[in-house]
Amino acid sequence: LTLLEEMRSGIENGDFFLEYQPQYNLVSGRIIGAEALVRWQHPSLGRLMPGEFIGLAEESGLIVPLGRWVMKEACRQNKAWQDAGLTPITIGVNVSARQFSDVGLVADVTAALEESGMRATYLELELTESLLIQNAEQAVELMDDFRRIGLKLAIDDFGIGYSSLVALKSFPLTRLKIDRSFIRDLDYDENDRSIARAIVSLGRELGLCVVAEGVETAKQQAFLASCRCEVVQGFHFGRPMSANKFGKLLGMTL
Ligand code: G
Ligand code: G
Ligand code: MN
Ligand code: NA
Repeated sequence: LTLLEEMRSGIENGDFFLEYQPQYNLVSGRIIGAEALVRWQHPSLGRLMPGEFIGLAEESGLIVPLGRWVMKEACRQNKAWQDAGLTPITIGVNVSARQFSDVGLVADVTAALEESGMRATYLELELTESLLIQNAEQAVELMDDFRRIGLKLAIDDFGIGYSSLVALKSFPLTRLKIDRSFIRDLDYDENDRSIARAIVSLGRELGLCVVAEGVETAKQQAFLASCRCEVVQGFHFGRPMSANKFGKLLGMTL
């Protein structure tokens, strides 16, 4: 079997699973969200990371059924945490260009919400600049539809595309996720500190919730707090982890 054939059957057989990386509010110190990240428990190759299969899923179109499963599972799990009495959080799901241009996306999202019973406000779609710019007009319409349903919309990897400011100007976003390349060298790069500070103010001015990704040190955290960055995500706070582990973490911070 080719990897592609295995992926097709893997989706049907339940060989994929999600890990969750916590997002913390910097002021309250509480978990306010999680990013869902897909993994593949391959029958013979073991556990594969997105870098090893998302490209193939996108080229082949299998990202559409895989993304549909991710959406359903993320909503189901988040609703289960809520039903267990844990603090409600927002669950972020990555969306590829191929999924975004698929005519069935709204139906898939709606189905995931209905089947899980989770309110739309607890689901966030993470969209990249390049995805949005590729088909800007259609993207605005689709995003307006999602906002009407009540979803949150994040621009992911912000700052590394060629049209960051146009994206902020044109699209109905709720969140801005600063790409981790701007966070990595904060402890010793004065220019990066200026850029990060400016992105946080820009986002705040626009009324967006600003999330810093890839926070790995206490020093980075302190700097971001001094910039009044609202939310942080990164290895310093927690790596992507199993649903079971994440549920326990959420329980401890009730
Ligand atoms: O999980 P990891 O930390 O290796 O994620 C790498 C990248 O893979 C993420 O930044 C994201 O862009 C992509 N990715 C992870 N999970 C998903 C998913 O469920 N759907 C899509 N389309 N991309 C994902
Ligand atoms: O933005 P994107 O969806 O590409 O980001 C998710 C990816 O970032 C995942 O692969 C996740 O494992 C990775 N990631 C999360 N936190 C950190 C971090 O603190 N440092 C680094 N290097 N990668 C991180
Ligand atoms: Mn992401
Ligand atoms: Na990102």
